[in-house]
Amino acid sequence: MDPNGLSDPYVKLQLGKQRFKTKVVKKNLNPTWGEEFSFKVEDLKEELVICVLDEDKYFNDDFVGQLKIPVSKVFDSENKSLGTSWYSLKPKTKKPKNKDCGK
Ligand SMILES: [Ca+2]
Ligand SMILES: [Ca+2]
Repeated sequence: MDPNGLSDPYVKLQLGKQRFKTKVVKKNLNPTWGEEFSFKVEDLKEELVICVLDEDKYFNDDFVGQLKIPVSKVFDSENKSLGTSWYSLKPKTKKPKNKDCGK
């Protein structure tokens, strides 16, 4: 998402009104954050919105891709955990575009 072919990715997480943000991994297309966040769940109909952005110093940060995980999915799963797995990031628009947003 940057002219140098790299990105400075960070993740915004939101559940209801609770928001968290990871640190920025500079100039990296394969970032690992290794951070943990806790959310208080009040409604099983809520979704955790995971949004990946590229930090830019002089412009608005670029949107990279996002993912929504229904809280109910976690509660319905074994051991109440989704474990570790890869998820495809999706573009913000609902139009069917084959844009690769990473995983
Ligand atoms: Ca950028
Ligand atoms: Ca950047």
